[in-house]
Amino acid sequence: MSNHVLALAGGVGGAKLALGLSRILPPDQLTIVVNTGDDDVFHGLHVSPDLDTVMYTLAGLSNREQGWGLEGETFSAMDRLEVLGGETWFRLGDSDLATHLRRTQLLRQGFTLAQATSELCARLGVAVRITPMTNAPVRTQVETEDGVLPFQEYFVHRRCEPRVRSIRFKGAGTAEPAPSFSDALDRATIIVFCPSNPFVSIDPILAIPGVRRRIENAGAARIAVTPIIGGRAVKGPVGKMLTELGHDSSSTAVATHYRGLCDIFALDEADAAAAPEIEALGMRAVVAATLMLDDASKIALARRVLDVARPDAVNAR
Ligand code: FO1
Repeated sequence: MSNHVLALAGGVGGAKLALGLSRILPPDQLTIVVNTGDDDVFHGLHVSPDLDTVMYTLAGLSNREQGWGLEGETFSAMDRLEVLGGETWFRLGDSDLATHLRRTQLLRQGFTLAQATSELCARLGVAVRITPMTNAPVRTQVETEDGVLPFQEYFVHRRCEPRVRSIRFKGAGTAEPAPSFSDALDRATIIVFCPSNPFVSIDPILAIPGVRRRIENAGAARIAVTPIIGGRAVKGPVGKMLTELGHDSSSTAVATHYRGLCDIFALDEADAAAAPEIEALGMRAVVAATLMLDDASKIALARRVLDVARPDAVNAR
């Protein structure tokens, strides 16, 4: 059986490890499945933030400082929209708008989201397969102390401030995995849970009917990389969400969330002392340099992940 790596990813953290993997593996040996629970329609345009973060990162176009959007972006359209009385809290850059316009056109012509993504990737020179978790509309909703908020309303407009009570994925119950995701689940010899938010980036993927069971029963080596370093999120609200949902803000809490789904958990050097707690969950703990500040560290972490997850290294499970 030839090697195939299936990476499950959200936005920024997922995109960084995906870049590392894409620099090591031939394109036909890697599928990156991306959360679409963050998708929404703004000004009539279908926006897929996590798909675009991964796509722009692999195309070498991403705004590295910001994590999302395009490098060197301008916001004239948003400025003009503001003058005209439109809503501008979700900042769509002038060049980024072209992506959403084109995606929306393709969807209206009958392309599935996966087909539209392949077309955009091909145009941007991305050879690796990037696929949405599903072609169906799934929308993450955050139940907070201030009521139920659509994901981007919670994340961007309300800056993750309201306390989270629970998270749901509207539409997930009747969705199916995108065909390229399903195919990768069949073929995968290694499944990588990227260092993305487990609650709002990975859980929506696992909420697609059949996906959790197929990963639980997969013959592949399954490895998760922590999004927490030294008790704090590398980026985003995962630490805050962990505590608001009644857990510690720790790698061990993330590993506990992935119990039954992963064989190996990669935690950061800063948290090496937690390795025995993670092993007590029935996973192999691997201590790694998980902070990815430049391309060299992304590639080094990807190499480490592939090394420890080699099927022959975990066949004993
Ligand atoms: N994040 C922000 O914090 N503010 C924004 O105005 C914003 C706009 C935006 C536009 C297009 C896009 O693809 C992503 C955008 N993001 C923005 C990022 C996005 O909200 C989140 O990073 C993800 O949904 C979480 O992974």
